[in-house]
Amino acid sequence: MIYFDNAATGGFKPYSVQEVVPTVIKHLCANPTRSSHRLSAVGGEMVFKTRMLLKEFFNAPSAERVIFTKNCTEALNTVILGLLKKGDHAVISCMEHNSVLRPLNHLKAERGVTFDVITPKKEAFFTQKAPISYKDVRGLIKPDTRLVLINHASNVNGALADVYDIGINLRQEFPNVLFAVDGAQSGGHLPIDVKKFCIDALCLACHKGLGGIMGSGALILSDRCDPAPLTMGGTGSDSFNLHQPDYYPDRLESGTLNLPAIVALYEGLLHTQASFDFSAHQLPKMTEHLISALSQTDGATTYSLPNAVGIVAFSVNTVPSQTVAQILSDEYDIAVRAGFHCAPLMHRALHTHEDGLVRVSLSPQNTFKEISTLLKAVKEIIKSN
Ligand code: ALA
Repeated sequence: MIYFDNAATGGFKPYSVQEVVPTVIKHLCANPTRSSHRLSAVGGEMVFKTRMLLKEFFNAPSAERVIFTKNCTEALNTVILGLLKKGDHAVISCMEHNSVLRPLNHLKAERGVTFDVITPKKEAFFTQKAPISYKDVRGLIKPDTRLVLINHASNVNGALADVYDIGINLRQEFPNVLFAVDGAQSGGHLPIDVKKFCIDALCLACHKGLGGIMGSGALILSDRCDPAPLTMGGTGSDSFNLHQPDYYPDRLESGTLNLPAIVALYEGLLHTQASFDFSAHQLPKMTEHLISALSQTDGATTYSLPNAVGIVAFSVNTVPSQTVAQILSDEYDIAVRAGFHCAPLMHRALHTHEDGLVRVSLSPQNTFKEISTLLKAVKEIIKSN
């Protein structure tokens, strides 16, 4: 199969990741840090090494404030549900995923939290590389704004928000407002520096651009961001304390950690670091090629600009997006995603809320030959419908 669904989960896993997961299951089935035996200590050391590597990769303030979660959704929920109190206001963008929209709407009903949504004009997504920037945020800040949460890269079409511009200006002008970034699609593809970008909470899907496996997310916090835990329980520390510890990472990490996924992430991160420049060069080139070819194809409309996260969204004027994806899978053995991608506001902004979009999401390991096969298939689908 030609796998072009890397925005859902990375299809290419480095050899070291493929090797290490069964090794951990075979030889290291011990609960990291909970016991004093050798295997538990080795697991604990691996967890620590991965925390350190994430800290270095994203320039986090400390390894303790690197929290392992089961996915990016859990990291985003921790930020939203753990920070916003009755009467607080938040600013988000139309690029947000349901993992932001649903908890926020829940808080709107439960706690009277309010929020405003930055929605650029449709044209901005076709003319500007980063259609969401600080000037859009600034106009929506109110005296009760507690959080600005922005998706770095849209999972629908790869559009970007200028999180550097937002972070540094927000910190300067509104130092009491916290800044969270959804890095689900950008982590591992675009440079993110937590300290330099003044990010208070970075939420990551470690099974996408970071080379890890599913069941693997992370939350990186600044020194001034202390969300309440979503889950409380055993931390392997301070057992006679009947309350959740308030020190990190224990405050936000209860229960047994996913050691196979954490060790896989260590290997995935090493690979991501080593291949970062290749990816940064390859994905814009590949997306540009695909967008340019689709734009010259009668009957197809593209919704992306060339980007470094590898996403190209398009529609076929005469065939519903889900049908295109089904034909690509059934008849050409090509995997893409179609429909609404759990991001309803982005589809409204792009005026694609009736049928959604076909999304091709590339990895740097995909090839131009695979892209040619896709283009040929799309042309045949258009011709026969
Ligand atoms: N949010 C993931 C995607 O965009 C699953 O496909």
